Amino acid sequence: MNVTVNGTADNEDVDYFVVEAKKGDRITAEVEGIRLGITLFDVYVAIMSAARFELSASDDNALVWQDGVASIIAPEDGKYIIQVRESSYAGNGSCLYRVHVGSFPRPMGVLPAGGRPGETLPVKFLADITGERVETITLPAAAQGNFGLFAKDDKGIAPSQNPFRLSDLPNVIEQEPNETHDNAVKFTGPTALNGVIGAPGDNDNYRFAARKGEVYDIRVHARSIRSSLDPVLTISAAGGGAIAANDDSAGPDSYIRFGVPNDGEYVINVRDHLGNGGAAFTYRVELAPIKPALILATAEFVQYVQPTVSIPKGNRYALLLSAARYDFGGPLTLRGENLPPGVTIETPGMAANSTVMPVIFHATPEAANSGRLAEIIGSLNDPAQPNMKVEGRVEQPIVMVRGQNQIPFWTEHTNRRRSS
Ligand SMILES: [Ca+2]
Ligand SMILES: [Ca+2]
Ligand SMILES: [Ca+2]
Ligand SMILES: [Ca+2]
Repeated sequence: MNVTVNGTADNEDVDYFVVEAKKGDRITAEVEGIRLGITLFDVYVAIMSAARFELSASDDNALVWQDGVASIIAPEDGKYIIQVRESSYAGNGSCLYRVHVGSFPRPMGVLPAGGRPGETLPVKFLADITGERVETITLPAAAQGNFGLFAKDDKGIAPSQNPFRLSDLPNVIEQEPNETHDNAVKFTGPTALNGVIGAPGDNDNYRFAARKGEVYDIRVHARSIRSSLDPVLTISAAGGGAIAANDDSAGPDSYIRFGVPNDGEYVINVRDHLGNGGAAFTYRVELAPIKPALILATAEFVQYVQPTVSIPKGNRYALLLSAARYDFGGPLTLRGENLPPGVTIETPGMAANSTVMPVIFHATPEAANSGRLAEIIGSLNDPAQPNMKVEGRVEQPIVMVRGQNQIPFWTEHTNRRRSS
């Protein structure tokens, strides 16, 4: 117990590991396959009794993608068998896995699933095999991508995180019952609504006042925070019928840009697409005014090969950057940050009607060999919009595993960190 086993799921291969446990012990086996980013691989994990009866099995789970988590409370003292294999026995020598086996907590969701940077707040870890547990958490001072909480208790620490959003929106937590417009949870202004579709058929209503002409982006985070929920979002006039609805605009998650038609009260409803529910069906609806955004990206030189920048000493290197402007327009300027010593960038800037621009990196003949996680930052530079501030950075998704037809299957988004 409480070890990580490294193995390979070969073709027609099944691996077994035996642990000893006492009656009442929690045994969890969480396996990492696709998440190791090595190859396209669908791993399966199960916990069996000594007599080979399957007690818990997991092929895929929203929290861990197509990896698996099996969990039991040992029904008696004795040996328990962990089984790991490729889900259709079709592995190969590249199908490396790591299976974490132990008595650690493995909650499948958190409530709320987000908070403000720097805030201290109680968080409920949900859907562990032993139930739920509340812990007081202090969040990092600054927003960061890929943030999550690692559940801990006196038995250990979860091997992977529960995703947790950092945003400046104040939290509202649902109160049941909230199935009607009359008992809907009331809130005001930009808010994050946090709840759980806690049982099959559950649906949650939130009610707020808005004025004609206001425009909100309303985004349901569910799969994006690795919840089991496939959300459906509906907006109604309070006491009236639906005005707008969305199922899957953001992957399985839902998104609506809501232009308020009249002064009045409105109701936001969240439910599961198939009417399913359970403790792992958490969600977080972020309702905020529209915010302009700029995202820069690099174009591929060679198909399926991610561009990197190598600048010869005393020479230069050109990169094409593309810009996506959201909810604003205008010309952009670019600057480099954290470039290696002796490196400068040269760019004409991007005209208002242009979305691609070259950036030339120069290195002086004296520049030392070095490398950096440098940043290229774009900003709106428009004398006609002096009060509008928009800044954006290059986002380069890292494709770890490609599937059929080279389609990205597993992609990582990392934060750049300053190397010095
Ligand atoms: Ca699987
Ligand atoms: Ca609920
Ligand atoms: Ca409800
Ligand atoms: Ca959906």
